Amino acid sequence: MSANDDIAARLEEFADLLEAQDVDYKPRAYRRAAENVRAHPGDVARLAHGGEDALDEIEGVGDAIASKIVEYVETGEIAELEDLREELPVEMGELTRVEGVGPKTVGTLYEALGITTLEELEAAAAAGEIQEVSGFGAKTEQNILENVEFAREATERELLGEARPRGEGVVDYLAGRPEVERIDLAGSLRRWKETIGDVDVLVATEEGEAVVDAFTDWPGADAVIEAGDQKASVRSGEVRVDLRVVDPSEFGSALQYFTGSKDHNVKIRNVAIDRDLKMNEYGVFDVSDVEDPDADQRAGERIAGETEEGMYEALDMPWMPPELRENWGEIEAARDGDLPDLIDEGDVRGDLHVHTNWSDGDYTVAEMVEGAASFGHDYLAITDHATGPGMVGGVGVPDDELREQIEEVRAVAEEADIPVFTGVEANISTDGEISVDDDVLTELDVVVASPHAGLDGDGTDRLVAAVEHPEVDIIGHPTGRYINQRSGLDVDVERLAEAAADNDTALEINANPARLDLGGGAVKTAVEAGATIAINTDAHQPASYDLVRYGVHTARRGWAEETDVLNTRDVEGLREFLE
Ligand code: DGT
Ligand code: CA
Ligand code: CA
Ligand code: ZN
Repeated sequence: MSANDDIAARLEEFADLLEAQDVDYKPRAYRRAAENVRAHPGDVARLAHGGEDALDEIEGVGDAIASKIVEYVETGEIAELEDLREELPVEMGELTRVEGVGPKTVGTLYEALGITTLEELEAAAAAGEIQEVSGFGAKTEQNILENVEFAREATERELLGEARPRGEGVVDYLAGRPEVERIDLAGSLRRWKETIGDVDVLVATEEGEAVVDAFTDWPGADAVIEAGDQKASVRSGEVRVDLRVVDPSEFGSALQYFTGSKDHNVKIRNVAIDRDLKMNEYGVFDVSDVEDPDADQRAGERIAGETEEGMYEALDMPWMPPELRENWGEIEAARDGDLPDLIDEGDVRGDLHVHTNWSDGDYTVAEMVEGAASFGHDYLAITDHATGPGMVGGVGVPDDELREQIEEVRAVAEEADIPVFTGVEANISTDGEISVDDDVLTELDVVVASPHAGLDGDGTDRLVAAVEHPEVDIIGHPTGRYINQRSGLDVDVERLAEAAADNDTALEINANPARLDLGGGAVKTAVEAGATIAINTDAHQPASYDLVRYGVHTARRGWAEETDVLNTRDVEGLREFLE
């Protein structure tokens, strides 16, 4: 956390605690000040050493707030904030993470029921105490109960996009060491699950202690949680990283075991048992002549374990990509020879959902196009936000300006190394209306339509209506979820996908790791129903093009093949779909 973030966090806490006590106006002033402190290009703490007047240059920081910043910088505390904390000793951050629970609700529930933690909130809701509080009803109580679970997971699991670079970082760091014979990620990170409980790293070596020592010295580690001969754990940011060290002869079996998922492993172990085999982290063993196969983990004749391929082969199955190992039917498919031929990272040829500084992006059309070309894409569609439901603060581009943008995009395309498609990201209203005039839509090459408002309840009808609109090509981030923050629309994916297949409308996997929308399970349903998938990054800057890999691996979790995905097509194939 930078010093500015640190100060901003205090001001935000101030705002929450004041709001919880029903104070008017002030909370908003504190929030506004916090936002400006956070965004301030210079070091606000340094500025504060010059006294209150020096803080004048930060918008929204008046005398009262300035004096609190100075107090904090000089003493490490704000007396008034300490008082507020004492008056309202609640886990504010944890409680307000529950959808529908804001600081005011926290204040009311503390007054009425003494609720200070997530646990207490859940217990009170389960006991029916909340609906007795004035201003709350049975429905609110039910919502709280449902959302608590979500909030709890959010405090425990990290985004794939947060954990993956750390896991890859530690693998790169260890892979260069002479003692390390083999190394791989395992667990949910190897399966590219959208959230990660902890990062698992597996190493084959004869010299475990040296590897453990190197691991605890990894510069990415902020703290060592534990360290033994064969395993160790460190904390990197908010992420826990577990290292396990095994003998090279057992690397394949350990990798298979620690990759999981647990459900996959349980199922496949039963397949082994049916064949008089035993499968565990040490290998596959023929136990047909063994009296008590469970007496010793390594009992029986070992027939596999050095490689992961060998583990599956011992059960007459092909090796299967980690993304499939969720017990979603992959073991049956493997036995029947029906495993999908999954899409690969290199198969995606272009991005069909990106933003520029015409809406909320940071870069020009030309810069986004150049970035796509140097990333290696064969084509790009520019799809800025339209005005309409969910687009607040003048972000969206009005219809007449979209017409002007078409001219600019065509001019850039003339000079560009790759074909560039005109487009828009239109908004889908709660009634399924598209927020851009049909006359403009017909002029555009690529129409993405996305839900941005009213993101609760069932969204199937409105999404199906958008799918059926003749000018819509792609439904963007269909549920509108933000992982760990809001669950988004409930969607009957099968019905949506059937409509999408009938209308030649693609369903997006938004590759932004905060969204991954559709997620793996929904993709599987959509692909089975015959829908076409589009994998887009929603990039607001060229540096985001490489997020596409999160989309590709999510597609793989959904059993998608290259031919299921729209933007694996060459430019002619794409044009055909768009027409
Ligand atoms: P996570 O960390 O919660 O995102 O999920 P995983 O899948 O990485 O789970 P983790 O880290 O607890 O364990 C890594 C793998 O080890 C897991 O995917 C399967 C295997 N494993 C761990 N505990 C058990 C178990 O009790 N039974 C079985 N069959 N496998 C286990
Ligand atoms: Ca894990
Ligand atoms: Ca683990
Ligand atoms: Zn959007």
